[in-house]
Order: sequence, then C-alpha cells, then structure tokens
Amino acid sequence: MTDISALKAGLIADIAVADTLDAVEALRVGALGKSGVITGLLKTLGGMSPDERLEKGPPIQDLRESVTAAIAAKKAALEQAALDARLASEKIDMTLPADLDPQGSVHPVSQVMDELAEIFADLGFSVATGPEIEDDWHNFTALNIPETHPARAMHDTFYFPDEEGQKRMLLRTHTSPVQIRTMMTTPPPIRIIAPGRVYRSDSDATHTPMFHQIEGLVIDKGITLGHLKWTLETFLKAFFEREDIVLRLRPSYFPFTEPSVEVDVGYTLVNGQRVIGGDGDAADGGWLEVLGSGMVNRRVIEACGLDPDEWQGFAFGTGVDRLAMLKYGMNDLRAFFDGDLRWLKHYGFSALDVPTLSGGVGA
Ligand code: 2NL
Repeated sequence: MTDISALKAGLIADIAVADTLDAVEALRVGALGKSGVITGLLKTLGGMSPDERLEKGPPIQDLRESVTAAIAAKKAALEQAALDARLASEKIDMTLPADLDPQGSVHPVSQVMDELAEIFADLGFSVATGPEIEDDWHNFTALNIPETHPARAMHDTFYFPDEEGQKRMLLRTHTSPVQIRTMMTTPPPIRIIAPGRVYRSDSDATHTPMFHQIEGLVIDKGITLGHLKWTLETFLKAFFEREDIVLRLRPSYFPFTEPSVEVDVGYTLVNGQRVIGGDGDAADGGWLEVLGSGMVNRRVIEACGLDPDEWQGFAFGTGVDRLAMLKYGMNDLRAFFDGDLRWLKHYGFSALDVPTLSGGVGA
C-alpha cells in the first residue's frame, strides 16, 4: 500500500517538474506504456484471488487514473504555454504592403461588352443570348435573306457537313438569330441586345474568322426612325463618354431592315489621331461608319409570327471588337485573339473596374 502511495507521489512530483512535452511523454511511457510500472501493476491483478483483488485493485486503479490525469493536464499546460509564447513573439505588421498574387486582366472585348450591357440596361434593354450553332432558317431565311444572297455562299459561312435527313447546321454569321428566337417566344414589347461570338470565313488585318457582334432590337407599337436615332445617339454619347457626338445617317440596304441606314460618327484629328467626337464635316474632321441599322422589315416580323400592322421596331448591329479598337486605340484586330500576355497586360482592364469606366447613360 505504502509502495503505491509512494509511487504515486513520486510520479506526480516528476510530472510536476517536467518542463517539456518530450519529458512528459517519457514519463508516460515509463508509467503507462507497454512495460510501464503501472501497466505492470495492473497485470498482477489478473493473478489475484477475488478477495485480494478487492483489496489491492482500487489503489492501483486510483494510481492509473491520477497519473493519467496529471500527464494530460501537464501536456495541455505545456501546449498552452508554447502557444502563448508564439503569440507573444510573432507580431503582424499591418502596415506592410500585402503580397500580390499574379493577376489576370479583363480582355477589352469583355470590358466593352460589359460597358454596352450597362449602357443599354439604363435604356431598358435586357441581354439575350442564343446558340452559336444555328440552322439556316434562324440565321438566314427568317431574316429575309434569300437562297441566292451572297452571304449564303460557301466562302462566307462555315457550314457543318450535311447529315441525311437533318437540318443543315452552320456557325451563326451574326447574332440576329437570337432576336428571331426572342420574337418567336416572347410577346412584345421587346427591348433586347444580343452580344456574342459570330463566325465568317474571312481572315486579314481587319477580319478574323471569329469576331464579336452586338445587335439591338426594339419591337413595340408606333416605333419610328426617330426612336432609332435617339437611342443610337444616347448610346454613342455614353459609350465614348462625350457629349459632342455627331451622327450622320446614310441610306443603305440590309435584307432584314426597310428602310436601312448606316450610321457614321464624326471624328476630329488630334495630333494626327482620329478622336471620336465633333462634326465630321469640320476642316479637321471626318466620318467613321460605326453601326448598321434600320426599321425591322415587315417580312421579318411576319416570319416570327407577329402582325406587322400591329408591331413595328428598329434594329441595329455593330462589331464589339471594332468599338473596343475605336475607344481604346488598338489598331490590329488579330492581336485580340493571339493571347499574347504582353498585349493583355497593356490593354487589359483590372477586374475591379468592371463593369464599366463610363458608368452608364448620363454618368
Ligand atoms: C451591321 C448591320 C444590322 C440588324 C443588324 C436585325 C435583326 C433582326 C431584324 C432586323 Cl432580328 N435587323 N439586325 C439590322 C440592321 C443592321 O447589322 O453592319 N452589322 C455588323
């Protein structure tokens, strides 16, 4: 009995003075490990008579529990002390500049698309999207583009191989099929823009086989060319962030609009550079074509299942890449799609600036 009390007092004292986790662990192994003293004592219980075990068991169990608890408490105390010491010694200097991870940039096409979406949102337009793989009907027929139209010729359009009994599929050559699909599924009034990738078999300094287009469509009652002109003028002022935007509307032809107008915007020469704004007829000025547009051809409205005597509208289309080049001063369209990190670093935008620099209409 005294043996066990002495053993307990000794172990508890050893644990009390142990000052490292390693020292505590060594004590634990010596007492409670496979061949530890306490483990040895516990083993003797098996060979005792019931009476003897009743007498000697409790002090041994008490010894095991006390030593186990003392070791656990000491370990916790040492761990806490180590943590306290670390917290006291490690200080964070909040005034140091943070390490910047390498960051990508927003491509000018994405930036301009976001700017356009914001400007047109302020005018009540929502963004519509649709498939890039289209059928002949949505891309051409519904738009009053007859079989014989040059836009249908093989050299302009990327066609998929013909499949027996299937519709002939193609890569859309404009985003107009998105508007066709909207007119066929959404009751007017309609105010949408349709931005996205379009494809034409063409490649030189100013043409890439894939480029980005945005088209706009309004269908309502009593829509006139005046609504079209005001909308485009308001849009161009917001986009180029200038009040002195002068438009010139020229008669033109598109199969899907009647009448059709091409829209030029005046530019001024500043140090030999074309800067959008000002009267193109001024001595230091000129005109740049920026949009195609017109009143939606009644045959297109009819093709979409609407009554052209009840519903009218206007539509317009332009190249997003071209708008980006004009606003941000790039001159080679092909660089847009080369993925050259130097170009992207130079012309890209910070993600924090998205959606827009202009902030929308009237900003
Ligand atoms: C251009 C000209 C234009 C349209 C696109 C359109 C769409 C429907 C109905 C009528 Cl569903 N028109 N779109 C109209 C006029 C011009 O784009 O030069 N694009 C690059």
